[in-house]
Amino acid sequence: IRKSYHGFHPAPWYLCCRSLSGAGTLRWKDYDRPKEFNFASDVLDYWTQMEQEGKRGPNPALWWVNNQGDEVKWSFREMTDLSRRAANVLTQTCGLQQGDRLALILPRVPEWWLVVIGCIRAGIIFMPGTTQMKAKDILYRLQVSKAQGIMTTDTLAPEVDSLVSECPALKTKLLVSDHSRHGWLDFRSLIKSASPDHTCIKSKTLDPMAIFFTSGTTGLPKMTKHSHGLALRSSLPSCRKFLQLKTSDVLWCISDPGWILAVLGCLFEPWTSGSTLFIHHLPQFDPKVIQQTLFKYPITLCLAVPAVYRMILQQISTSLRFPALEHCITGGEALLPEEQEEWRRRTGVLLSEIYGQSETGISCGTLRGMKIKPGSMGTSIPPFDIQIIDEKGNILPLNTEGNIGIRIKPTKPMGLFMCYEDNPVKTAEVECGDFYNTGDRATMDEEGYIWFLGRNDDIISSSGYRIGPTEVENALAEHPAVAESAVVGSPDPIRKEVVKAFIVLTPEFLSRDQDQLTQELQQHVKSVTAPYKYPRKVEFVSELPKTITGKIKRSELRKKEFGQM
Ligand code: BCO
Repeated sequence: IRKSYHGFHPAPWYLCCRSLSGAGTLRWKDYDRPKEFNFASDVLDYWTQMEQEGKRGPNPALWWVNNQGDEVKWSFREMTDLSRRAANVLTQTCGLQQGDRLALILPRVPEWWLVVIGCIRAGIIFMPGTTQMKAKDILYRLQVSKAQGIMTTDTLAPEVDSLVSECPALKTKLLVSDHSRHGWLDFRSLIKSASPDHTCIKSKTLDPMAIFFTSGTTGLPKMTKHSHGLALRSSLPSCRKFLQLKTSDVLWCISDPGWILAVLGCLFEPWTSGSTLFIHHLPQFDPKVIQQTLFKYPITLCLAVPAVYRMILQQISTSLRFPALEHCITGGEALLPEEQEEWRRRTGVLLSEIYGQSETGISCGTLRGMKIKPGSMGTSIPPFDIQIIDEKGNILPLNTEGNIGIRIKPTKPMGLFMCYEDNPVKTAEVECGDFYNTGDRATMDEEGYIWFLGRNDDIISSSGYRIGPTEVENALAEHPAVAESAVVGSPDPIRKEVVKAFIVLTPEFLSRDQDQLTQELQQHVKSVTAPYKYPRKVEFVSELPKTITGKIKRSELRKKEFGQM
């Protein structure tokens, strides 16, 4: 069934041809630092021109589906047209200007792509966020960023309305919905009537483009600011070798649009190569739907966190052959060598690993065609120079455990974050000699392959999310049953780690049924903060291990969980 989506009519779709490649955009070399770059005008409009000149096949730029049989297929020409309209809505109707900030809290709907490109055209800094956020998370983000605009759907609009009086900088609220809502601008109607004429700004490569919020160990999420260089990096030859995408490829990156992985895997990577970007709405994650989708559509590459591949493997007892799938990529958390091998054996497709953070984008990986060393995250992708360093920034000998460092002196490489916005102290803290210290531990072998070992702080890595323990502890503290708590990672066969809370109860709750209380506390955390952070394991204790100064020793609890004590 092929339907139009909210009045946008699908472009014709023919069979793919494999003869064309995206070599035309290869204008830059790995260490080039062009003064000006804008993904919309330099990349998207380039492919629009290629389409017009008949130099790109007829496959769509964006191919979106949902479980109801709706489908959207937009060519690069349509993307250019619609994103110019989006830029006009943002600037003319909403009054946003270059350098203003827009919080973008949308599920996987086609409008997300229009708005991100619209922002890039207009120089508006977009700040993606997951739709799992609750009012408190949104309030914090709006206040700390002084965002002038927010765009979301019906689900979160009431939460935004409840806090808007506390956000004096906020001047525009955009709704993506089939219904109108008082006080909100209706994006779907506005884009239809907006003009398709828009002149893209001439952005400097080092002008700010996006802000991603990242979890901290001790405090609230930090604002990781990226320049247009993040998008330029996808055009550099070494980065292009990573996926080796062709215009005939169809890439599906299963990441929530709130994360940097989606901005790279669902936008910059495929479109730099003129490939088709495939999106499934997936309002709820279901491994069965993933399997069916890989069978039904001609997806050639799939990028997802390890937990997704694990969940698919868990569902199937025999071999699986997805008709078009050629290559799989994973990142966001560590992958076991056995899992990598199991995926290859059962599907016949290689699964290669990448590594990155909100601060770095994709920093290293096993490039397509490169030898896979099971359990390794591959090698640095230039212009990043990764070394294993000690606490002072000295490079450690091969095969020695240390921190993963990315060289920033004498020159910060293209694509690395600019700074933690408004937080010079944290920015300085992660600078370590000539390197940015990722805080992740690893070793490097003779061939430059990097082997991940873990974090050097309390951040919990679960299903590809990085969760700050303090955020969960703060959420628990709001419940009357919790006298104090300590949150750490605990091993899990599917999610690698899950959040575990050690809780000291207040006297009134000591006699309560512990299973019931566990569920109540889990629901409570899900209701006050993004649900992915909720403690999947809870243990009630009479006291928490502390230092003589009264600081909770999370490391002791973590070691206990991992059987190291
Ligand atoms: O476990 P439960 O079922 O009880 O609860 C789940 C959800 O059902 C629930 N939930 C989700 N949305 C909700 C909600 N509840 C209320 N309101 C909502 N709006 O909350 C729990 C959420 O946990 P989850 O998201 O971990 O669970 P799920 O659904 O099993 O999904 C599994 C994954 C693997 C799809 C998911 O964990 C995921 O998407 N992980 C990937 C995250 C990611 O993309 N990370 C990349 C970060 S960027 C990076 O690493 C840099 C690389 C360059």
